[in-house]
Amino acid sequence: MKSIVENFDLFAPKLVDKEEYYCSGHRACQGCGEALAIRLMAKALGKDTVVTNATGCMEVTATPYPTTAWKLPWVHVAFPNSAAVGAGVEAALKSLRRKGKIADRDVKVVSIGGDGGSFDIGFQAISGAMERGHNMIYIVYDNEAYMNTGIQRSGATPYGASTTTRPAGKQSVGNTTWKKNMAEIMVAHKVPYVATACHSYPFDFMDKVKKAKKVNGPAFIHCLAVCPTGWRCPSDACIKMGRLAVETGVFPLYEVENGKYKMTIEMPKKLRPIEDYLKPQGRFRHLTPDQIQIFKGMAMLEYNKVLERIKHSKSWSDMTS
Ligand SMILES: Cc1ncc(C[n+]2csc(CCOP(=O)(O)OP(=O)(O)O)c2C)c(N)n1
Repeated sequence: MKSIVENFDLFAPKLVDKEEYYCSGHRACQGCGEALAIRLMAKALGKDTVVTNATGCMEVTATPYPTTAWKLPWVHVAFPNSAAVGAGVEAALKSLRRKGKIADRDVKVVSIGGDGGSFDIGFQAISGAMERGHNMIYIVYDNEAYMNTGIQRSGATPYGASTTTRPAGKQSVGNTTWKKNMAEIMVAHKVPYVATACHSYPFDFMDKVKKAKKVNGPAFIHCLAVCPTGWRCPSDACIKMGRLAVETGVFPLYEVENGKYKMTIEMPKKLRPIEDYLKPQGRFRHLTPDQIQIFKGMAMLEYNKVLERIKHSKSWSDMTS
């Protein structure tokens, strides 16, 4: 009889798929959080997955002709229409299932895009696909600017960040607006599973992707992805910066299942000082103490809104009786 050690695979829960579906050899920058998140996502989804990818860093770096880092069926689509093509693929999968051609397989379509391709230019396609209730996952990899084309500001860029289209200078603080709250916008679309995530919490992220895969309908994940190039931080700080975003309350990790909010990474009562997150990043280096307070105010407004929702939200089924 084999020992427990020899039978390890039988006794231990399978934590992470050893197979790589997004392989080494791609040309993402050193320390790219987006590439790491994609790799984790692909492991969580497994081989029965079709990916649609809006143009952006992850398309440009993963598929320089004639090579590809993807071992999954992958469609490169135009900047605005990842979700629209995903919806089409889902309709095709439905038809194949009806004809019995993939009867024994649970194939899921996942549409991905950067924050520019999702918060801004691809927004209406996402809104349409989620509202129509397609059985698909949308994951936005949010590095807080249009990085592929040279760090232009997007609807996800936080206050005070210096970008090439909103550079900081004598007359300018850099970006003056706060991030669009995509998770809340998706909850308003009645998407049954919505979550925020970050590659610096890999098991939390993969659990959320697996949960999203099980939903028979639309699911949406907003994944913060550190970009050392655009954030002007060292490439070996990628994981640390993601953790600091969470620990300072700038990017809390939570999920919303059928309208009910839940924090998935427990937050300390006393958050880390926001300066710990801002100071290592060159894009925020110019901020004065007053401007840091404005940043903090905006971040805390969003954070406290999440805490309120966690306290008071009920699942939709509990609200209909
Ligand atoms: C309609 C259209 N406008 C502009 C572009 C040029 N373009 C390609 S990728 C990109 C930026 C992508 O930014 P984002 O979606 O945030 O992804 P990231 O590169 O940061 O991963 C832009 C502006 C394009 N391909 N198509």
